[in-house]
Amino acid sequence: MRTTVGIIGAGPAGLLLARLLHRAGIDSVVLESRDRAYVEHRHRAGILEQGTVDVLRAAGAGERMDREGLRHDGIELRFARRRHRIDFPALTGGRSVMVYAQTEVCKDLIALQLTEGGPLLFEAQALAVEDAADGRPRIPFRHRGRADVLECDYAVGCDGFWGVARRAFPAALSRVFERTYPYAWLGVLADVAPSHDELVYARHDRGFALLSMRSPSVSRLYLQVPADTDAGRWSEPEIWDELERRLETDDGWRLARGPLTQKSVTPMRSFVHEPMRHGRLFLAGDAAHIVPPTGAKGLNLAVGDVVTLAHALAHEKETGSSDLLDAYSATCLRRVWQAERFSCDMTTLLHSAPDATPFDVRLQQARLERIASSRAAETDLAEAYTGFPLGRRQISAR
Ligand code: RFL
Ligand code: PHB
Repeated sequence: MRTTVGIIGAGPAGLLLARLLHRAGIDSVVLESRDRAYVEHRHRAGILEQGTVDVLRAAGAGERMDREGLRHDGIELRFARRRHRIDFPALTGGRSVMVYAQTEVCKDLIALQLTEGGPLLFEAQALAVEDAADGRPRIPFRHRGRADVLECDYAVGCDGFWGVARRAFPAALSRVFERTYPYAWLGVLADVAPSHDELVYARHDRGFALLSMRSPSVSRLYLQVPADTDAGRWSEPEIWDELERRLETDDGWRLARGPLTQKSVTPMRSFVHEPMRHGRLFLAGDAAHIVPPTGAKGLNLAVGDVVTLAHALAHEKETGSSDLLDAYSATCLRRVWQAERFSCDMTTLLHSAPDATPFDVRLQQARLERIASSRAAETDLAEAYTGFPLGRRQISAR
């Protein structure tokens, strides 16, 4: 097989990249190791920044999102049994976020790709990326048991944290920056209307809790748990009791319960691989960087990367200049490190570290009090949460 851009991975990064390239008249082939049902039902992110919403709309993939997504104008912080609302539009000049699940973004992009776009092969596992440094990249892969090779002008690793593309970088070039956290998230989906109309981020001595949602009738909830937790050890009543304890306030707020339909544990990690380009191989999304989910940034960063890359590839096609491709890694990494900073700050602001000293706990309370009492501190949080805008030219990426 031959194509212009060989894309490994059909998560949000790979699917959106294929869509943006198609709109720019650039051929691509997407290889995805899992089957379609798996990709469409893998529960992960739920919050889309304003810039991500704008990109999906501009890519012609926003129709169902605009019908079914929930626009949110704020979040609530809870600590010391009190609530503090952060009002996004008031603090950021009108920005907001959208609750629309990653599963739904992927379903919409897959449907578009299969009807209008280039080949998207499920159960096609890339085995390596070869010859990327000084020639046309080759991607050997196995598709439903048969060996094949994808030859391309550019290869893009959108294959997530555990993918193969990053391994094609020579050790002498790669630099990895990493932090692991001594806790994880136990996440559940529940068939019950959300108990609050906006997301609630709660700091509690027993650990962090998050109330989120997928629709007006489905809640998504998370609990901080020790890093090595087995989700099976937590019974349904134990999960609800613990959520209630951590989310409770003094003003009579109540948590509604309902049947749990999904339960899993997510490790917490900060990770950046530099650079994001080696010759004709590019990394995008989780393949290059991971943030802990507290800042709701992972999917949004993946979108930022592929918008930047699609724009650079279109620019090269139109003008013959590789300037933007040459700047790709540095351009993305500036945004990535801002998201790393924010995600790490939100995580340490809201979680109870097992080794925290009484001094650390007082500092954490002081940081929360500062946000609750200073418009400047609130604005800093609101700007980062709603996302730093992408350039207009990048969004239209055509
Ligand atoms: P993905 O989604 O991991 O997709 C990678 C794809 O590559 C495939 N693959 C291969 N295909 C072919 N050959 C190979 N050798 C391959 N190896 C792997 C995989 O099967 C997969 O389909 O990466 P991508 O596209 O970069 O997208 C990143 C996002 O998925 C991720 O950052 C977010 O889910 C993170 N995240 C959140 N991000 C947000 O922006 N907002 C949120 O609210 C948010 N909440 C979350 C999250 C992640 C979570 N978990 C479970 C990690 C909440 C959670 C609990
Ligand atoms: C989610 O709804 O899954 C979600 C929301 C906000 C986060 C992380 C996850 O910070």
